Amino acid sequence: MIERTLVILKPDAVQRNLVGELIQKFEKKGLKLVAMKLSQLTDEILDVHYAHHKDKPFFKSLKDFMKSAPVILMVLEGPEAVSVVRLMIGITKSREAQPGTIRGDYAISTPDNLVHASDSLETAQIEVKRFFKPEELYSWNRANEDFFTSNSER
Ligand code: FUP
Repeated sequence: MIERTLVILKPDAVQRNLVGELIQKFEKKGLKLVAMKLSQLTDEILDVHYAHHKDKPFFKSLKDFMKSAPVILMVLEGPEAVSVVRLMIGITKSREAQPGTIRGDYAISTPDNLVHASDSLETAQIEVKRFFKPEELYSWNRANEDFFTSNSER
């Protein structure tokens, strides 16, 4: 099934000049960009986005980190995009993330683990709406789609 997922390139990705390289990984995989912007996050949106962590000791430092520089917000589309992107980024604790994943190859810290991605289809639908207005999402036909996905996967 074709899905859309929300990806955030966190302040450490922006500070470390990794934005282009990380976007390229998603493009090379065959995921289609349907929305993208630079944005500086606020307490207001982070309180909602990380509500599941609000009672954790690291909540304030996590928010301070996420507000510390602009982030790249993206929506990626593709067959089973939610689980594909989660596999690509690796597990939360960068030091234990598999080599070959983004966190496994590029990060050694938590929360400085470079990327956020929605963890389920239900979360993805909520998160896309949290960060993008409907008119910021683009449905477009890739001219060479046949080389990325087959008819049966669309
Ligand atoms: P993930 O979905 O992999 O980004 O992980 P979570 O939603 O569980 O966590 C969100 C962010 O909280 C992580 F990216 C980093 C931060 N975090 C910590 O700093 N310490 C922890 O023990 C767990 C999460």
